[in-house]
Amino acid sequence: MEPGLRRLIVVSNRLPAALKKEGDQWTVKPGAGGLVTALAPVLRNRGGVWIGWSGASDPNLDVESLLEGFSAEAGYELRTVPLTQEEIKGYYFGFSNEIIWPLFHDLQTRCRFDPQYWQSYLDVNFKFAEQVARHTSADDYIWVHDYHLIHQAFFLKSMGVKRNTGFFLHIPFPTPDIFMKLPWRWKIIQAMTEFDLVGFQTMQDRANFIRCVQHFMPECEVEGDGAVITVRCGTREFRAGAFPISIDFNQFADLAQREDVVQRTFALREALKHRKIILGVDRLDYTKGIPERILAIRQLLKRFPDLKGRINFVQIAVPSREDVEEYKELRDEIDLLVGRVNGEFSFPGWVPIHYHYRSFPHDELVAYYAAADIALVTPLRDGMNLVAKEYCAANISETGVLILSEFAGAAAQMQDHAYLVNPYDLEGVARAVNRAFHWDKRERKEMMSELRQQVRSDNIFWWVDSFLQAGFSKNLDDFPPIDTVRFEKV
Ligand code: ADQ
Repeated sequence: MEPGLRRLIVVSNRLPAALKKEGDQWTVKPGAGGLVTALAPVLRNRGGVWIGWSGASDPNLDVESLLEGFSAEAGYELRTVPLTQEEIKGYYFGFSNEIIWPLFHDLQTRCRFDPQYWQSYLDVNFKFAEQVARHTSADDYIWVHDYHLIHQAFFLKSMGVKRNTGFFLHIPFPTPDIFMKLPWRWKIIQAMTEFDLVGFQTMQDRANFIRCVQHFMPECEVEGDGAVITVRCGTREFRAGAFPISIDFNQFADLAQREDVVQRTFALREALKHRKIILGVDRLDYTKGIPERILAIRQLLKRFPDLKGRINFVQIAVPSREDVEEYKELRDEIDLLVGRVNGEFSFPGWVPIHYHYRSFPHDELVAYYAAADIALVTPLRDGMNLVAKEYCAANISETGVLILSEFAGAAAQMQDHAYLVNPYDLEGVARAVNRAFHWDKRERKEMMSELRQQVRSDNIFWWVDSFLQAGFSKNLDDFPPIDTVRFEKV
C-alpha cells in the first residue's frame, strides 16, 4: 500500500464491538475475531474508520457516545448505522440470511424469496451508503465486507459520491445454475460490478462469478489469468481476485504453548483416558454438516467395531442465530442424534460423543485443538472455514490429522496435506477417520508440518496485504499467475 496516502474505511454489517446490557448499564465489548486483529493496526496507523451496526436497536440509546470511549482506546473511529427492528428483520434475518446465505451455500430449498426482504435490503444498503458518504472523503479507501452490503458501491455512485471501493465476499459464490434461481440475480450481479475490486475466497468462486457476469453482460471481457484479473465492460472496468482468508497463526500457536494451556491440554487427554480425540468445532449452522458428521461417527462405530472404547468424538458448537426457527430445529435434531448414537453404543466407562453447546473461551478452544488427534471439518459448503486453519496452528505437537470437506474453500489451499472427504458420503468419512486413526506418527507429522507451514505463511496479515495491494496497485503484473489447477479442482 502506498504510504501516507489514504485512510482505510471498513464497512461491515456489525461493528468490531458489541453493545451489551448488564443490569441497567450498557457496556461495549470488543470483538475478538481474526478480521478485527488484522485490521485494527491498519486502521490505527491510518486513522481509519469502521462503519457498521452496533447490535442495539433501541432508538433512545445514545450509541455514538457509548462508542466514543471504545474508539479512543482502539485508536480508530467507529460509526454506527442505526437500524430498526423492522429493518433487521427484513434486511438481516430476511434477505441476507434466508435468501443469500442458503442460496450461496447451494441450499436453495432453504430459501424464502420474499419480495419484501428485497426492498428492506435495498433500504438498509442505502442507509449504510449514506453513512459511508458522510464519514469519508474521496481520498479514502472503502473496504466493504460480505453479502449483507453488496449494494454499497452502487448507491454511492447513484448519490454521485466518488470513492475507491473494494468488496470481499466471505461466503462461496455459487455456480450459475444455482445463482440463476435468485429473482434479483441481475441486480445483484450489476451491483457487484460497481466496485473497483471484488474479492472471493477461491479461484472457483471467482470463476463462478465471472461466468454469471458474462451471462448478463456478454460484452464484458476478461484480461489476465492470475490471482487478480481485470474485467472490462464497455467504458467501465473493475478487478476481480481470489484472496483466501486466514487466521493470526502466531496467536493460536503461542496460546497453545502457554503454560496454563499446556496443562489444560494435558488434563483433557487424561480425562479422556488417552483415547483418540476426534474434534468438531463449528457455529451451529446447517451449512456446517453437523448432523451428517454425527451419522458418519455412527457409521464408523458400526463399520469398525474395534474402535469402540478407543475414540471420543467431541463436538463443540457455538450458538448462532438462536431466534431463527430453522436454527432451533437444527439444535433439536443434533440433540436427538447425539442421544441416539450414545444410546446405541455407550457402555460403562465410555460414551462415544461429547457434545458442548456453548461458546468457548479462546484458551479452552485452543487446548481442545492441541489435544485432538483428528479434526473433522466437514461443512456441506463453506467460504473458507477458519476452524481448519486454527486447528493446524494450535496443533503444536504436529501429530494431528485434518479431515476436510472438499466443499470448504480451505480445501483449495490444504488439499495436498489434508484428508479430503465428501461430507454427504457417510461411509467415505467413516473410512477416512478409520485410516487417520491408524496413520503412523511419521506420516502425520509430515502432513501436519506442511499444513502449519502453509497457514503460517499465508496468514491473516498476508490476506489483508494482498487485498489492499490489489485495491491500490495500478499494475496487473504485480499479480503473477498462480497454480490455477490446484484451485479450480475444488
Ligand atoms: P463462519 O461461518 O462463522 O464465517 P468459520 O470460518 O468456520 O465460519 O469461523 C468460525 C469461528 O467461530 C472460528 O474462528 C471458531 O474458532 C469460532 N468458534 C466456533 N465454535 C466456537 C465455540 N464453541 N466457541 C468459541 N468459538 C467458536 C464466515 C464464512 C466462512 C469464512 C469466515 C471468514 O462462512 O467460510 O471462513 O466467514 O471469512
